[in-house]
Amino acid sequence: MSQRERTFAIIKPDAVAAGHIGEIITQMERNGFKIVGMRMRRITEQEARGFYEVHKERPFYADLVKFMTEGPVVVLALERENAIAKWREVMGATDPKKAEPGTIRKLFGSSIERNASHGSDGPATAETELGFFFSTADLM
Ligand code: 3AN
Repeated sequence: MSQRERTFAIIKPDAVAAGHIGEIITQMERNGFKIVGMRMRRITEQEARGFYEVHKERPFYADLVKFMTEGPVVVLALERENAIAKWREVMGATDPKKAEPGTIRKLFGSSIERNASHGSDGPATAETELGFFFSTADLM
């Protein structure tokens, strides 16, 4: 039996501005995720640069930092069995055009950059990203 696991998610500025917070949280709960941490906030430029450091040599890095800081986001800690892979499945492919029907990015994303949501890509990343936005005392 696979163990319960935690992952880190962001409802990105495009989805918050478009009024999709509720629908995305509904999808999380319908898919069996327990919300163990949640906060609405703005990400500073310094935080966005640090968060996306792995992409700093990529041509889209500056635009990505600008996008992620353009308005408030919702950061969440999610828990279920196999949470990391499952949340990536529910979000769909990075590029909304390639995402499966019914996925968050297909429903709410408008481009490969403005793709509505984020999810950690592995256990080490999940731990780092959760620690980036939550302290242990914040998580249920
Ligand atoms: P994912 O979020 O699916 O794990 P990553 O880690 O490759 O995808 O990319 C992180 C973020 O960078 C994406 N969510 C997206 O907003 C942005 N991004 C990725 N690839 C591109 C690209 N080719 N052009 C513009 N933005 C991109």
